[in-house]
Amino acid sequence: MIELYQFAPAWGLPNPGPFCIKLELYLKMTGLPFEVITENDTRKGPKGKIPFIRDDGRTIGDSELVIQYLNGKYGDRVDASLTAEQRARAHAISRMLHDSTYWVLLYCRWMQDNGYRAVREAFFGGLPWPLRSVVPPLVRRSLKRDLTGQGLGRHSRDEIFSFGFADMDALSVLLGDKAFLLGDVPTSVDATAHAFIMSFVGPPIDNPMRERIQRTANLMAYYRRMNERFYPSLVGR
Ligand SMILES: N[C@@H](CCC(=O)N[C@@H](CS)C(=O)NCC(=O)O)C(=O)O
Repeated sequence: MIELYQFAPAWGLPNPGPFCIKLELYLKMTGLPFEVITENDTRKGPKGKIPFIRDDGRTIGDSELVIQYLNGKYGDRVDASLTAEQRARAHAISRMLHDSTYWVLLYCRWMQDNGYRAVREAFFGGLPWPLRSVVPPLVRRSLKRDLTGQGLGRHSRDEIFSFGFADMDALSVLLGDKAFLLGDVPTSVDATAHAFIMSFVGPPIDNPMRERIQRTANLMAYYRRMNERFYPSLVGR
């Protein structure tokens, strides 16, 4: 059976990591049997990141490469009927969420004090003393370096949120009044979009991105629709 390695759940959500939610949701969409295994040590992943899978003795990291692998081995059970135009749209949306929105999420969680307090408690609260107090500031410092290297961390708070708002506004326009991003049926890009919306809306961390999404009617209706279908236990949250 496929083994999906991902972080321990937090905040009553299936996972605190957007890429973990995405891959778990994608696997649900395929209907393939899989088992979730908790792994909090990113060094165990073949790319030094979480999530990753093990299947038939192979270990594959990176949600996109895992999806490519699954499609190659088991056939494309989710996106097979998409047109070239729909695939291009899905690609552009996924890249926006992976390579732009994700950094705004990191900023909200790790650089803003309320986010940092919440992740420190959720991710490290169970560690023995003194690790509980030593590890979180080290992770925070390393992510600050990553944000500076990527570039987003060089901007002011307002500028950072303006980039995040632009992503969510684009997502809202692209969704329009459709049930799912590409029409009436959920596809892999919905796994990605839902994962990112859940990552902002689900945790008890107030920030302008969360407020923006909560004020965007079609994104919230979409969030509820996806939960009804894939995470019924989250309906009403
Ligand atoms: N491109 C990867 C991204 C995965 C990723 O960034 N995972 C984060 C957690 S959300 C991680 O493991 N970070 C640890 C690190 O960068 O050291 C994917 O699609 O799976």
